[in-house]
Amino acid sequence: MLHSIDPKLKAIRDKVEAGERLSFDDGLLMYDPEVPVNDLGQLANLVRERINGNFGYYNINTHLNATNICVYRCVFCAFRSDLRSPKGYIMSDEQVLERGREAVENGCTEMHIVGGLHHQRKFDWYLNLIKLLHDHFPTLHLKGWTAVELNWFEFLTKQSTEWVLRQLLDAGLGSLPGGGAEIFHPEVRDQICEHKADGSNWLNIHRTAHRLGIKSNCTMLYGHVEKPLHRIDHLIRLRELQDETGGFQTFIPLAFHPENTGLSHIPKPSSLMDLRTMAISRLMLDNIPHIKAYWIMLGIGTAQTALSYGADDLDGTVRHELIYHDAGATTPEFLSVERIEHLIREAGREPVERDTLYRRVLRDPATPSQWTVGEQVPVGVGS
Ligand code: V47
Repeated sequence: MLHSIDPKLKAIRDKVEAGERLSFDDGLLMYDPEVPVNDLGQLANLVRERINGNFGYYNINTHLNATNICVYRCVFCAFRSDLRSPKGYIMSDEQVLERGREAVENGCTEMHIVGGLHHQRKFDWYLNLIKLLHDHFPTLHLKGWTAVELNWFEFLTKQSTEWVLRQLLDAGLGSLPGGGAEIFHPEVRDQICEHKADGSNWLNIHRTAHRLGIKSNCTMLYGHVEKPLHRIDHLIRLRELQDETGGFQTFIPLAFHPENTGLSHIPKPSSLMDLRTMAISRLMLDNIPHIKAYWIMLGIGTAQTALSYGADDLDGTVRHELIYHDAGATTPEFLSVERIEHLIREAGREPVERDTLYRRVLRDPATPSQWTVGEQVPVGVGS
């Protein structure tokens, strides 16, 4: 039973309590600044506990951005570099392997691999990177290449999405990250990244991945030039694809960080807007099992609070994150397992280490860098 709630939310509360789907107009109403964030949090928490009980998930992971050189110039991105800029870099195979070694020594279960679309590298370079890592470190789950990169590989090879994905699967790819979604609506996409894969391309690539049995994540970049209607439109398009395929594991709302970007005049979203968006995401995406509060982007305090506003996952311990740190994030480079578990416990949740596919990870305290996977974590979606 919920505590008293703002009268404007009564119809939404009734639907949430009855497990009914929320509409586009419900979504818009929840972005009305007069609707109290705490009330949305209460509703989102109800859904979060229905789906994920009291669990608070995290994983032990690392990031690899093998190059920042990119043919695209997304106005929100502080990470990319021109080919001839002193900031530009590209990692050698040895450097990539060193990252793999470091990951395995530190007990990582996942490597998150994304980067720039290098002017002079062919698809083989991206493919070999996956193969190299998989051949040397077969236990490391490689969550790599966003739909935008996959779309670029199609352009480079003149082959279909399915062909590109099959090559990557054969090389050892495990799943797809959720980046590159930004905001699907063309009114916004045309202003912030008009050159790259559009909304339908992004969704079609994930549709194909799901059909091939590849799990993926999805994201939404908010807090720049978009309006609430664009955010709700974005969430509903993700929900529709999930109805069709069931292949999304996690949704990650990504708050825009303006520093060093072409939109540096726009203030960063407030913590309250972050929590509002977290709660609305949980409420609208009734068919996606997990909602991630990515602490690197939200800040540790807001991410911890988000565990009571719809989120059930803090992402990882994370090493070598660059995209947010280049855009002014002041969060640390890394959280220890002890710290992340403490944050989850302090929020009143039970910490569970998961692998990328949301199976429990089992470790012997005597050899913490070694691990095995246990059962799939229980999820209430669709049950
Ligand atoms: O696609 C880029 C965003 C994304 C900025 O799948 C920015 O588990 C804010 O997708 N301010 C990449 N956001 C990160 C991403 C991600 C992160 C964590 C986990 C997963 C997952 C995926 O970051 C980009 C873009 O939407 N981004 N620049 C910026 N200045």
